[in-house]
Amino acid sequence: MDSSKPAQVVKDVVEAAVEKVGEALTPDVPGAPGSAPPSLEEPTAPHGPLPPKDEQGAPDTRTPTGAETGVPKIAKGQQGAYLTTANGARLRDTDHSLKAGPRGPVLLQDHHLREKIMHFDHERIPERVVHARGAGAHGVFVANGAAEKVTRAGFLKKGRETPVFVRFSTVLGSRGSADTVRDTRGFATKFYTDEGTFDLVGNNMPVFFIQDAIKFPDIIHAGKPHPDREIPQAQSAHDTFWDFVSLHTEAQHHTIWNMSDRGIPRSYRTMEGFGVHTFRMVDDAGATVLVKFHWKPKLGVHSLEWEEAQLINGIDPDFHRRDLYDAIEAGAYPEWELGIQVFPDTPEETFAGIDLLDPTKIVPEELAPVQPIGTLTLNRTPRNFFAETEQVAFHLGHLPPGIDVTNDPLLQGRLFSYLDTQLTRLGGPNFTQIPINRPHADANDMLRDGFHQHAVHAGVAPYRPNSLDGGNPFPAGDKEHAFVDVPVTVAEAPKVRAAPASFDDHYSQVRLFWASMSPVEKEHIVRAYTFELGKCYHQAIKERQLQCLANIDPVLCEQVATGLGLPAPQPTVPLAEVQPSPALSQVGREWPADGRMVGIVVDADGDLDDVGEVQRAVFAAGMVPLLIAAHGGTVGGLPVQRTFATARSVEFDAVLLAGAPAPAPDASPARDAKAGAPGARAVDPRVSLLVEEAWRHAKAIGAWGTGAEVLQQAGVAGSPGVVTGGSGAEVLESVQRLMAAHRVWERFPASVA
Ligand code: HDE
Repeated sequence: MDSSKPAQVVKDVVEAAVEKVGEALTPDVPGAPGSAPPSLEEPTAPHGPLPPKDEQGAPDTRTPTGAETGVPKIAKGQQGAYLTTANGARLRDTDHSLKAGPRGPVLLQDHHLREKIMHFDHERIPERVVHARGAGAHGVFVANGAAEKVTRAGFLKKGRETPVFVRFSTVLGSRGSADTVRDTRGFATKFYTDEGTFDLVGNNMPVFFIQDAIKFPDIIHAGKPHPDREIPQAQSAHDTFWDFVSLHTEAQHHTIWNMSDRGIPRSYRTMEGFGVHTFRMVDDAGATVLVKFHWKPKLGVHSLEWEEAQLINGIDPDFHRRDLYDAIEAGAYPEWELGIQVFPDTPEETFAGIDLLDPTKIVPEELAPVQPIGTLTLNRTPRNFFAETEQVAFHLGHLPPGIDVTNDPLLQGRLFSYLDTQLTRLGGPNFTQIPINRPHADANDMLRDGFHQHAVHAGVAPYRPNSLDGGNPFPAGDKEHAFVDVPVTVAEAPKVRAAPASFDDHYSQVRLFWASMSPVEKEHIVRAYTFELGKCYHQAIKERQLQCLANIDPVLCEQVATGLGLPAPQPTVPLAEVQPSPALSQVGREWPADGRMVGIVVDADGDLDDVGEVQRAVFAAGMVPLLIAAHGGTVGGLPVQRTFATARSVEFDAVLLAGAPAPAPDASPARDAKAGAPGARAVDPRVSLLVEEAWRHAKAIGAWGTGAEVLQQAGVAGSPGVVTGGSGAEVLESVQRLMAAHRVWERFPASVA
């Protein structure tokens, strides 16, 4: 706290600023950058720091060795009113270098200049080689106790609450790439348990491209931009990717997941998560089971529409990040149930004939139900992106007692990789001491020194055995909750570079996935393959992938072949008889619409009576209403969040039309290309475009009063999911029902059965 100001003065300034928030902003519309609105004039009176935003959290304040410090979490990186050097000397000026006269050369002795530029020059660290683009949030995991019967892990005991940090990511793109590309998403969770940190480093798809870690550089090199031109960014629609997956056919299962709607999630909040590998759980008596982890989103699994995803990449490349932060800020805390599929730990390590060590296979939920073991709630956004989201370091080897690894060869390779990568990325071996990575259990290791050592270790004998530190620290046993390396028997076998024969089946589960999709989902898969292969340069690569599709399903193959203008080949392997797994489909049910965005078009000259009421009803339903009008400021006393110039349909999950605004003065292509070709129209053409796009993306649309005229101009009146009614309340009710099903897919009858 600033020592030269009486504490009361500082408090008054802060309180006044906080009070202003209430006056100046519509409090529930998320996205304000700070906790208090700025003044028009540059502030001149020094005062203490403003409070952080309400929804922000920060890493627990622990020592580098995991002990609680008692320092409140609110403590900030910068505390005082006066600018200082990194060593705390107050500075008079940060706008001018120290020079020999106002026009003279800069002096080498200017420490402030040197320090400021030196530090800036080193602000970047290497981005992650994969999963570089991501967003994170803090939260809590509450166990329901169902796992107690299979594991000794303390954090899974009934009612235990464990702080967590989750980072979601795309795989291929670089750190500044767009969010809504077609790709797999990372879903990595750090549980700060009191028996040691548990990292569950999963994806939003339950299978992986490869069966052996040694192929990871190959698949990633194939998916990343071409080495000569370094394009395309963050996508698989290019020759090297399809070259690899069509040759290395074990990748076909993961590839169909990527080509399905799972590759373009609506939100991180609407993704499932999977541990992918099979893990082993061990109870107090030493009994073991094999398990697969699943995250089930309370909001259901939902995706974008492909054109919508592409538009978003230009219009709001931070779409998923923003959605996550906005939802938390609006109080619509994302929730997932953690569940496990449990299998007997037999020597064969198979279940229903499925090899549990093969990460290209799932076990359908219909064969082994997912049993919920607890709930994750994300309720705080990071206070500082770099400190938390960028520096968080996950590792599969971070396991608490009660959970252990299996011999899945992909998992085994990852156990090496995740330690290794942090050395380069985080600059040394002490990355567990970075605040976001600090354990919440006492870390009593004998690891010493190294770059960026934050702990001041006491003791004289960092070795075992010793007598100089009284023998400390001692190995722990079961009573002291020591980690259990499950003593599984390793079968006697020759040392070989080989995979088990069961790993050779590359098609049956891909077929199972295809067969489990609804017609509309199949339609999307066909168009995704057709789009991606259509972007490839070489015919041979397209033909080779068509051969793979023929081995999955003749209808899929034929449809894609037609789009590519190529003949559909015959299968070269027998097509497996498969039992569809309805759990794999993401349509046909109803879910809550929390945190969804509803755009409300208003006409400043029209009837505004209903608008405030509808806005309140949208808030009350846990969604965020954004008012869209011809100009900024307020309309009928209500603050406008988007203008016809700044709004684009992709921001909204549903569009409501409370009026039919006439073309505004800027509705000309010279001012706004969205206005389209000149021509006489009754309604502002940007509003019709908004409605046409929302319609194309299968979103609910509702209109009342003169709003119905917009539907006529956009040519969508009377089609499924386009509702009208006598009042805003009535229309909102119907629109909410449509939103519960996510999209109005009935609008587009599918041609693939
Ligand atoms: Fe990763 N992976 N991976 N991976 N992975 C990384 O670790 C790697 C794999 C996953 O938000 C890296 O700290 C190898 C499967 C996520 O910080 C790196 C293999 C699954 C994240 C690495 C795999 C994943 C990573 C890059 C094959 C799903 C982001 C930076 C054996 C189950 C974590 C880092 C975050 C990150 C290597 C395969 C998920 C290089 C060698 C399978 C979610 O270590």
